[in-house]
Amino acid sequence: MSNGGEGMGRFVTLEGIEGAGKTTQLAWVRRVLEARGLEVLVTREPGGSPLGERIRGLLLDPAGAGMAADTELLLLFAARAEHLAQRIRPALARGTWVLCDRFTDATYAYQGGGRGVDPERIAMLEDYVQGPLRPDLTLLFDLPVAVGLARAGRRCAPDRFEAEAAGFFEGVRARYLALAASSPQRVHVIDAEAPVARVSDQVERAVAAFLAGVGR
Ligand code: Z5A
Repeated sequence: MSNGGEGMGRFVTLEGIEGAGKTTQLAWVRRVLEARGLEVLVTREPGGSPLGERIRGLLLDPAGAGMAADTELLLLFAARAEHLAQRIRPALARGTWVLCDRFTDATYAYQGGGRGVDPERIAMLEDYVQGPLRPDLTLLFDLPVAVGLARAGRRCAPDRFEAEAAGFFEGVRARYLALAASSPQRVHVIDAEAPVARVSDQVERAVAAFLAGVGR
């Protein structure tokens, strides 16, 4: 368990492949938490701090095509270190709940499952940058890759990740599901192929169960 000591906020993350509906459901999770009287910080990765958002720009820029996998990995953790120092840790310490669109599970999924980076290398950086801090609850929005890509494809020009082939996202999805299987207490798999209202119902149930478990 990462945090959640007396008086501390809890750390909730949303994960999934592109087009899974995380951003759509983020607002709903926030409403569910705020309806319980909780103060919530909504943030995202990569990014979340002024410097982190600049690093995000480097990571997503299609002009960075061919970036070495280690460069990508280190930029992600550099942005994460800044995010933790500037926003996440201070919020948790003052009792604010942190709701984050993607976190380190995305690194295991995209850089590990997608790019083939050794997960032990990711784990090393995770321990170094985060210490014992891990999310308390993760909602994994799962759906077939073709459905996610079709949803995302309705939007504008692809960024550096969106330009990847479907096979890359199959690797990402498989790694996410493996993470969920290995951490069933923390990671709740949501059927994200369902219509928005049914996805929201699943989300509300998962969040309510978590809240009951922590006495809120
Ligand atoms: N990345 C990484 O590689 N390693 C890391 O450690 C981290 C990140 C932290 C930026 O992420 C990229 O960074 C990401 C991985 C990489 N790249 N990719 N792929 P991001 O979160 O900013 O970008 P994203 O994942 O591409 O977000 P997204 O495509 O916007 O996905 P989403 O937020 O899950 O989906 P959405 O915007 O809520 O919904 C997409 C569309 O589907 C939209 O038109 C909705 O109206 C529609 N939608 C949503 N739900 C439904 C349902 N249920 N039915 C039908 N239509 C729906």
